[in-house]
Amino acid sequence: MADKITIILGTSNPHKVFEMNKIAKPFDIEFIPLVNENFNPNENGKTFEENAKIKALEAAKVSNKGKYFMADDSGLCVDFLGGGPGVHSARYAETPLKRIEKLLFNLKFDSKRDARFVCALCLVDNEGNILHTEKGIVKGRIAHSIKGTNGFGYDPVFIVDGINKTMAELSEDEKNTLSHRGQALLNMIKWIKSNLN
Ligand code: ITT
Repeated sequence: MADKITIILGTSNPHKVFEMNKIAKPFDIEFIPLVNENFNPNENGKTFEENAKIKALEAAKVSNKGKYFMADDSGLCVDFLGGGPGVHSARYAETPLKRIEKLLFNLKFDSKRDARFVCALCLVDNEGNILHTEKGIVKGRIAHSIKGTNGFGYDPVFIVDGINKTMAELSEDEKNTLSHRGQALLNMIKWIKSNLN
């Protein structure tokens, strides 16, 4: 049996770590969050891909241990808001609830609520080489009010296409099967399993 692969995750979002480990465990891959006070990536990229790369490379740079490093940059893109909040999803307002309230307020007079969650993943090694990138998208629309208590972030107002439930009404496994992060990570895992040992 192949050894377990450990990957350091450049993130300060514990929800990402939890979701990713739930998906990766059956494949003998473990994500460990980077705990390092010097990890302060400058997320000034214009795309999710750019920011995932910035975070993964910063994690590799500041860590004094580990061989592989990964980062997730993700967010919610709403058609009516020209793709916003997009890469600014985490900074759209001060708290998760305020971010949802601001989103609902900004869509108040609009019936076109099409949206998508996007996740970019970037895997690098400890020498700063980019090994692989992946991207996942899930389409849906923004609800008129909060529904469901699972997940995090904008999940309670994101109605998944074809399901008619918000992401926060889905179980952990249901979300992981169809989410932007779940899709991107499963493809990343396939690449890892055939390319790293
Ligand atoms: P790190 O940069 O430290 O990884 P972060 O939360 O700041 O953590 P991002 O910059 O990638 O991460 O912003 C992602 C934001 O997009 C996140 O804080 C949520 O508001 C939203 N988001 C991303 N994935 C989501 C999901 O699965 N469900 C709900 N909201 C999500």
